[in-house]
Amino acid sequence: MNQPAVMSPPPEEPVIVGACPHDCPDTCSLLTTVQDGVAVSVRGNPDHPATAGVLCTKVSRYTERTYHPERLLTPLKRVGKKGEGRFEPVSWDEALDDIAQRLQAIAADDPQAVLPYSYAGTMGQVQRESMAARFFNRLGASQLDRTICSSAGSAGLAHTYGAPVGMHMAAFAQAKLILIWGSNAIASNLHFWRHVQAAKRDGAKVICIDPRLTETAEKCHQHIALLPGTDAALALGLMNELIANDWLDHDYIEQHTSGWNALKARALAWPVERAAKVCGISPEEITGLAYDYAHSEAPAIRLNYGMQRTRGGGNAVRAVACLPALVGAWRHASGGLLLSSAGYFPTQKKALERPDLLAKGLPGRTPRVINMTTIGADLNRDSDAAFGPKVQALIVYNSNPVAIAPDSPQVVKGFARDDLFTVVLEHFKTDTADYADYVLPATTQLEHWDIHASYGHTDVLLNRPAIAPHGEARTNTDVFRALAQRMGFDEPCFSDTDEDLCTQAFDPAVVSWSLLCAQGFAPLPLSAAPFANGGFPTPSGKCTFESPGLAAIGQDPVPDYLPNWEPPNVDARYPLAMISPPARNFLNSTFANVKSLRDIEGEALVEISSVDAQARGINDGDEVAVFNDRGRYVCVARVSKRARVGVVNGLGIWWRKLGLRGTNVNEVTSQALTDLGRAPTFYDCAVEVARVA
Ligand SMILES: Nc1nc2c(c(=O)[nH]1)N[C@H]1C(S)=C(S)[C@@H](COP(=O)(O)OP(=O)(O)OC[C@H]3O[C@@H](n4cnc5c(=O)[nH]c(N)nc54)[C@H](O)[C@@H]3O)O[C@H]1N2
Ligand SMILES: Nc1nc2c(c(=O)[nH]1)N[C@H]1C(S)=C(S)[C@@H](COP(=O)(O)OP(=O)(O)OC[C@H]3O[C@@H](n4cnc5c(=O)[nH]c(N)nc54)[C@H](O)[C@@H]3O)O[C@H]1N2
Ligand SMILES: [Mo]
Repeated sequence: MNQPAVMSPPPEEPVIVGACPHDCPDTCSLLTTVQDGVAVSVRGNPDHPATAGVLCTKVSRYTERTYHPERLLTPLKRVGKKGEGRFEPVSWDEALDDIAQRLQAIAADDPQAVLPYSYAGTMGQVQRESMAARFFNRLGASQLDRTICSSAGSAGLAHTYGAPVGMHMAAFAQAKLILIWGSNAIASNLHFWRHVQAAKRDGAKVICIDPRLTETAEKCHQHIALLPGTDAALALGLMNELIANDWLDHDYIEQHTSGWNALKARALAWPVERAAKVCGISPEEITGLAYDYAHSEAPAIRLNYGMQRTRGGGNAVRAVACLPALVGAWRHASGGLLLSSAGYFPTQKKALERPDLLAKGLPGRTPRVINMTTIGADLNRDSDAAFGPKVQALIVYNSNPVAIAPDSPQVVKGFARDDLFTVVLEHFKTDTADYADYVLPATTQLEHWDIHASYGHTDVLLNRPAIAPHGEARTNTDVFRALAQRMGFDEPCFSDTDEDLCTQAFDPAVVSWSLLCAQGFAPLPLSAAPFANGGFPTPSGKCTFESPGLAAIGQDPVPDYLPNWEPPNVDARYPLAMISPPARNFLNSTFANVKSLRDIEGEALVEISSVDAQARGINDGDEVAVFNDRGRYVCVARVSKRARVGVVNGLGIWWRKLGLRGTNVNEVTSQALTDLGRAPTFYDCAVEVARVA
């Protein structure tokens, strides 16, 4: 492996089988060694094929994070000003009684003034939205549209394949051509990279399509460094070349796709020269790519969410997702495309979340929906007819919005509101916790039950607790049970235990509970080449080039290139395009407070090309400001070949208080949304960079 990996010898001590909780496609099976009630180490399960006994560097430090001296061990009540992070310990009863009273008073007026804010701090089906969703549904709180990561791509896939489904990750090992498209696999999908290496050893060619020269791009045979947000243009140019040379699988197109004439007409408007100009690459890069794509028996595309964080992200995913059908790549198990496998999991969301409880308060009740991406704007909105009531209470769990949401100056302004009642369930005093009225200590994955799907592989994993809760930490589910009880919600579902919830997540006829209990993981029953004979989960069973669903909502039914909201423009006030992909040793903002990992990352930094640095008198290591009208991010300049001319890379996501001058990269990102899926446009962000005197 290229990544420092953790492979320890078999243990003699009791070993508990669990699952890595983090927001990552790999969803590893985790073995925790426990001595005298203390978790002494975690390692990857060698018996789980997708994990293969290997963990990434950051999760191998999970015990360091669990027993971190700054771990929250008691409930805390704010004593300082919002944002100062000054608290005093209080008892659970005092905290819960007060929170329940405050929520009840607000809800008496309008429960929609209460807003949950959560994402994937843990991916567990139980500690994520089970008891929490039941509680907020029963209350009639505002609903949160959970768009912060993948909803543009998911919508793109839904309008093309019918669901987020695709190739099996392990099948890439047999591919002869692999396009790694908008993915830094070595950093963010390590266990996939293993299959790429196997394919490479077998003679496969590997091409990386990414504006940044990543650790992954460096190890591929070719790197195509297109401008951010131009992937649809590249895909359409590639199609144009496939059509011009008649490198098409007419039989597959005829039988298993719909809308070919419309897509063909669109692609014919994209001669290679036009596409190359938009992408900022040479025409030969596109013709070469088309040649390779058409002449490989089973070309395989690993798409990742990095390429759908710009205005046209949904269309870009659609354009790329059409390619495998054009050349009949789906005929082979090792051909096709994988963005996400999440759609294969038959998760019983309704059983877990109980949307029927909405009607308990008021028959037919449908609370308003607030998009988590625009939390900065929405916390600062007053009541009006269109918006509904001003947000008066915010309950945050499994997320760190002050650090991770776009346009943080607005987010901070909202969280700083004195009239906003904020509760944060957390492991640590994050940037968000600093603004809370109450901070409640949460259990980690080593301390609670959970059950996991994956968006990379197709196994269900069970997580057993390895140790007792640290300090007075409580599970998320327990906090919502206790609040439900105090607020008089007496439906029996509020008494379900976490083990009950684990068993409710999947139909035991599909996912064997006894297998999960015996080995910790259970594969879904799926065919090897999912769309060899069509059978996409669309209404027609076909890969839909021209989407009736999009036409019905007044959108262009055929994928097209949509220029960024903030395209790079040398003549503009903010001439540089900034992307902010993940740093390898953090997981979004998680682990940023683990010193050994922060030491590997060094400092909060922005990568800039030598051309752009010279033009601004910037030297490697200088303190610089990355700025635009929204804000100003202070960090260190790394003059680096990893950045292409015109694009700077602000690696994410540091805690603001651990970065320079209390800032992080989201100071400058915008709340503008994508074409599909109402998603953020983190990588569609014009900035200028200057030395700080
Ligand atoms: N170590 C680590 N692993 C992670 C995460 C992490 O923070 N750290 N985050 C996890 C999460 S939440 C997610 S959603 C997943 C996936 O998260 P992704 O955001 O997909 O993560 P990456 O695969 O690292 O990055 C995507 C790549 O896309 C590139 N990129 C940026 N803009 C464009 C563009 O317009 N076009 C193209 N072609 N490429 C572009 C970036 O340079 C980067 O190399 O990874 C997960 N895994
Ligand atoms: N600029 C920029 N911003 C980005 C991105 C980017 O690429 N660039 N990526 C975006 C993406 S893809 C995503 S997914 C989001 C991620 O945003 P978030 O989902 O907010 O992810 P994290 O920053 O990892 O914060 C998760 C928090 O949950 C806490 N947590 C973990 N487990 C538990 C638990 O069991 N109980 C409780 N109560 N808390 C728990 C952790 O301690 C951590 O502080 O960020 C987005 N923001
Ligand atoms: Mo994500």
